Amino acid sequence: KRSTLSSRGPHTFLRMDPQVKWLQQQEVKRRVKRQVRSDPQALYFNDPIWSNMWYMHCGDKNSRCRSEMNVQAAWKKGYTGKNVVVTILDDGIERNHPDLAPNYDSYASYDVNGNDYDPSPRYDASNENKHGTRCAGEVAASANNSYCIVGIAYNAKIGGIRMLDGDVTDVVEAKSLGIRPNYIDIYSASWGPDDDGKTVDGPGRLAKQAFEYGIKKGRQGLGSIFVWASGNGGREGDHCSCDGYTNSIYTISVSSTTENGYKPWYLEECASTLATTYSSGAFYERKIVTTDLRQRCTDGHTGTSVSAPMVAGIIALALEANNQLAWRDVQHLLVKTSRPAHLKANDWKVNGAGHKVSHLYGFGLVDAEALVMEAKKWTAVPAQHMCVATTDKRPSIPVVQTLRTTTLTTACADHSDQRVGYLEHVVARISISHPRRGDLQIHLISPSGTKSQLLAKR
Ligand SMILES: *[C@@H]1O[C@H](CO)[C@@H](O)[C@H](O)[C@H]1NC(C)=O
Ligand SMILES: [Ca+2]
Ligand SMILES: [Ca+2]
Repeated sequence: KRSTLSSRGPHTFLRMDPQVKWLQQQEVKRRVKRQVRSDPQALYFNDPIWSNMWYMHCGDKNSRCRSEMNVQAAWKKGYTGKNVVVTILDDGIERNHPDLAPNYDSYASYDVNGNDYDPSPRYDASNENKHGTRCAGEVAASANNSYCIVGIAYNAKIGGIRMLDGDVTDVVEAKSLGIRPNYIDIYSASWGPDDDGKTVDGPGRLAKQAFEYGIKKGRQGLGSIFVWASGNGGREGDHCSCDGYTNSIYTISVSSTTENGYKPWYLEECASTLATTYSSGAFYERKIVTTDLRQRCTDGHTGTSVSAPMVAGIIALALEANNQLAWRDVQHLLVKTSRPAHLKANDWKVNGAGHKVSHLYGFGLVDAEALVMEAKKWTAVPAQHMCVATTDKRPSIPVVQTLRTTTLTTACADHSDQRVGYLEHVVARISISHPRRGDLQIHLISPSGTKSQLLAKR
């Protein structure tokens, strides 16, 4: 308000006092708190949903996800997936979605269900076949096109193999896993056997051959990269080691954590999980935003389905940094650079190689920046060497109540030509006859004492 009463009188009166040296009427000034609203280093994209991609902004002061996957940092180093080809094995891909079309690659696509070259999804009232399109956007949605989101590898090429919208057979899986292995670098699969807590299933003879061909001959001999979602059967008490796809040494099996670093209700535990990304959680925790069917955007993508494409995108950044990485190099890099961060689990322990590891999260949250930096200076691992040891130990008593049977082996530590320098993968082939296989638990204990659970009660 502009005062109608002059204060000149009182001022003059005060000034006349010999003890007053100086006087000034105090006015209220406008001052603003210097609180950080968002990371000033954050990149600006004009895509409308960019700011809702909370898992890309964990560095912000007020963010609930405190640990970064450091995707922006990898972009700032110049890696965005250029010249890398990723394909999504799923129920199709909406290839003319405005956020997918610029990076869509028909050469990395196929329709196994329809036996033609167009992997477009079949549309129905319930949008049943939205899954592949959602996964594809996470990897390679276009950046800065004023539309929807920003893909993790927004300059990578993205294809889709339509193979889940029909009967899935061994032939269908094998064909899908083996499409253009010299052209496609990364295959992302967010599906598997029933997560019902009782199924034990895995690749059949042909799918097994497709994996083996892929890792030996794919990418001109460097090996195809197969990324797999670890499964959503947590509530059913499912254990991902009963899934022969996530359990395979040829796949990179990925788990999920919530924005607060909690174990999501759908998480399946097992020893074959390699790494983790953010995904959905409880109803009050945020979900993932991505491209959706009918040229739309969704903020409701959930489960470990989210995590496989995220890691596929992050590996695409690493392959741009170093296109000579072999399939095993990529696994070593993930082991080395993933971090437990603030992910909550009661089984974190340090293994013989000095890495923290958990049955919930593998080696922890992926770190895109660390991955590309390590990829750049990585020295290829030596050729794979296999040691095979057999034992035909049979407990003399049948398993009635609780029976512990231990098998010791030194077969790979002796001085034969089987000797193992350092251990990378273990495949245990165990036959047990028991009337209730759900009661069986199997553990593997390493020479340095790391206890891995190969099978849990279901
Ligand atoms: C996106 O485009 C805007 C102009 O619309 C530009 O200022 C900005 O730097 C671009 N962002 C990136 C990350 O390239
Ligand atoms: Ca976009
Ligand atoms: Ca499962």
